[in-house]
Amino acid sequence: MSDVQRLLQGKIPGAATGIEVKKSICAICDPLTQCGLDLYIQDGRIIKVEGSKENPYSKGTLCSKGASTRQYVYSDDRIQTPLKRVGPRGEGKFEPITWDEALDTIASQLKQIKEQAGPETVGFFAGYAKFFRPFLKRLAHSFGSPNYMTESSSCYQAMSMAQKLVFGRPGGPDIMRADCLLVWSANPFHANPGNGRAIQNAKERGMKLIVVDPRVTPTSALADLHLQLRPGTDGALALAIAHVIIKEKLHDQDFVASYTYGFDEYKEYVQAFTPAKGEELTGVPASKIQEAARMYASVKRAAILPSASSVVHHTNGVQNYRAVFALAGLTGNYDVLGGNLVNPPSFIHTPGLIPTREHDFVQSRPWSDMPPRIGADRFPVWMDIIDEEAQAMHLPEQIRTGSPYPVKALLGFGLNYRMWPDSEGFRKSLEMLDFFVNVDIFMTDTCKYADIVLPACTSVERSELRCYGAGYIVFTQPAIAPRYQSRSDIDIIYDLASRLGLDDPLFQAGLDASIDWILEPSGITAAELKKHPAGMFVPNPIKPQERKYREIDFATLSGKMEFKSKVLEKYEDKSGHAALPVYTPPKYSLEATPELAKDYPFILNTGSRLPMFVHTRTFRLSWTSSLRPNFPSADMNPTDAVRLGIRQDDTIRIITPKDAVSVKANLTGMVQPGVIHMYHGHQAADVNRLFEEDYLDPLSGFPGFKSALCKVEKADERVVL
Ligand SMILES: Nc1nc2c(c(=O)[nH]1)N[C@H]1C(S)=C(S)[C@@H](COP(=O)(O)OP(=O)(O)OC[C@H]3O[C@@H](n4cnc5c(=O)[nH]c(N)nc54)[C@H](O)[C@@H]3O)O[C@H]1N2
Ligand SMILES: Nc1nc2c(c(=O)[nH]1)N[C@H]1C(S)=C(S)[C@@H](COP(=O)(O)OP(=O)(O)OC[C@H]3O[C@@H](n4cnc5c(=O)[nH]c(N)nc54)[C@H](O)[C@@H]3O)O[C@H]1N2
Ligand SMILES: [Mo]
Repeated sequence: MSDVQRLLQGKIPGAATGIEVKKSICAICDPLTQCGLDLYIQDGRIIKVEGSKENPYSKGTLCSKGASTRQYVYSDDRIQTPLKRVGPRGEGKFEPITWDEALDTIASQLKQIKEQAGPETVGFFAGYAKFFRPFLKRLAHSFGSPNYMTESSSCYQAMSMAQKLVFGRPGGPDIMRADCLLVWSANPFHANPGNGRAIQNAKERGMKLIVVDPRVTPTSALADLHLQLRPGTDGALALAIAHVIIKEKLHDQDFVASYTYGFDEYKEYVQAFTPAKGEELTGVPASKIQEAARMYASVKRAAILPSASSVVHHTNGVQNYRAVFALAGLTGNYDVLGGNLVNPPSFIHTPGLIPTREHDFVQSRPWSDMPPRIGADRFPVWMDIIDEEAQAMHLPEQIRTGSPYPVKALLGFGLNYRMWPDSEGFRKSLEMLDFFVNVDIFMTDTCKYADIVLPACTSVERSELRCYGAGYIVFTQPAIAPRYQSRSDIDIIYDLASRLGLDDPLFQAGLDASIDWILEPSGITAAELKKHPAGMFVPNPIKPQERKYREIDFATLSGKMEFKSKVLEKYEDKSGHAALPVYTPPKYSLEATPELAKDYPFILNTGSRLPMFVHTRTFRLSWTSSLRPNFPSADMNPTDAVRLGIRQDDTIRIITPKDAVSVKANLTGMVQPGVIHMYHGHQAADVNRLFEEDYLDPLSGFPGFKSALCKVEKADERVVL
């Protein structure tokens, strides 16, 4: 073998082999901060993928999904050209068209609908993908529509709402400096490896770890204390912990006296939540409740790591999380180093400590100059508290009923109807639209309902701006040319802005100029960032500061931290939203609906993250799916399985009053008896069919994905999955 052959075999970069290493980031999953990629490129094709050591978040590591980048990029399911539907909706018959024809058709349809029915009848939607969102929101508002919507109608915003109701400004856990971390429902070892590493490092220096999770997970396995509650009982547990803290005078009396509103009524309310009552309501032993209260409240600095989804995927989710976040106020751990520190978002929700003008960029027209957002009547607290977007969970109903005004067209970027509860119902609503465009990387079932489908490219084929903590920022450049005719979502948005004739100077000036405008307060430009392909630290990061509330009031109506919400006081009579973080069991539960629970005795908890899958994205890759054979499956405790005569990998039916799905049984002690856990989004067994469209938290509109009632039957052996 010649030297060059050997170098080629080793995929060694250099002039001899023609192999070049280019920097990019992986956006296969999108927890805001992204892992850095070193892509080995030969003749314009990626031949090898490694993690970038420079990336401060991933530090050279990649998970199974990032390691599968080549399978993702070179998948046969990629959409190759713009497509026009030629068959009935859903059938999947399309004809290729040119980009010019596609964009002209979209622009002329949207303009016509705007003229005839008003700009608000056009919805703009982003699925889980995040990098283009600021630009899509600006497009919607510059067009005149208040209906910019995202997947955050079922993710993040309700957690944020709970924090905003308590503190005004949300605070994130300062894991690096915490003496105790209360992980309230997250499992970062599967869902956010960067946080997993941070927890492991902090444990090594002696940080105490409490994990509140109904399942046994890699995170709970590391914990000093695991509180294994019944799903959806988080509020009761938090109130019982508060009971112990107050009773044992472990709370921060100075903070409570000077900076809080409603403490006396809250104190009175938690009286009833004795540890014994807590045990009865949650299943967590009273002694562990006491131990957790002491562990969290007696250290100097304690932080809470919340989840963007699990606690708020319940019909009582926001109230439950208010009770949890109240603990940070009670113990004076809000906005302190090592506690829940407030760092303003830099770009796309990331508290990067980088000063930007994102808010002014995205809100190109004030809400007051536009008609009410979708969901405004039904979720008024959302409209009071959530500044970013409309509540998309109301979209299927508003399309169907035309009330309070019709929705005629949707411009979707990665819209996936299986994200919603009653996914079948939403699929049918999509058929009622006058005009539907979907932009996606892959041909999905949702795309089959669109009039026009556009091919998006992946992160390695485009430019995107990402901010990381500690003032690190990346503006990637395409590492390979976009495959086929695919394009970056941002380019599509800018082209549409131009064809829609929007009088918007930043859209006219282009992406680099827009980025310069957004980053102006940080003193860096797109040109400067391009010189640092793996990213750079900004010259003037914002210094983290604690206890800012001493100078500026809390952004609540009282100007204080609120044990009792003044916003909710407004709605107490009208909508029955309690102003205290009152605990009520999930809408469908043994406690609330005992009759229903007789026929449907299991709690159905859906969507706990698996390390190799991201929603619907990586089922199609053989590398990732090989890590989870016999999928789709549902997890059940072996004691339940034995009782029902179910063995590992048997086909079972999961049945709710709404519908049923068939899956394989996966027997595991990770889950409690009486609870069935199932992953969401799979084409062959879409668990979201089992939820009613209006099974929502009345405060946030978030679906109760983690507490429906179901029954389980062993399926007829002839059912083939
Ligand atoms: N039952 C149940 N349902 C849930 C959840 C649950 O826990 N249980 N979780 C909820 C939560 S928290 C979330 S965040 C949502 C996520 O739900 P979705 O938004 O549906 O998530 P994905 O399937 O990741 O992405 C949707 C589409 O975006 C496409 N896509 C990927 N990257 C890009 C891109 O760069 N550009 C474009 N245009 N398209 C792209 C993908 O191919 C996919 O078809 O699901 C929610 N639904
Ligand atoms: N690999 C992978 N990573 C992902 C994603 C993915 O699809 N795949 N999705 C991303 C997205 S969109 C999100 S929102 C995040 C979610 O990130 P996480 O919230 O960290 O992950 P989950 O597994 O959804 O939920 C965490 C834990 O909540 C527990 N849980 C379920 N119900 C309850 C409850 O009622 N109370 C309490 N206290 N705990 C409960 C589950 O058992 C689970 O172990 O992950 C992100 N990261
Ligand atoms: Mo999410």
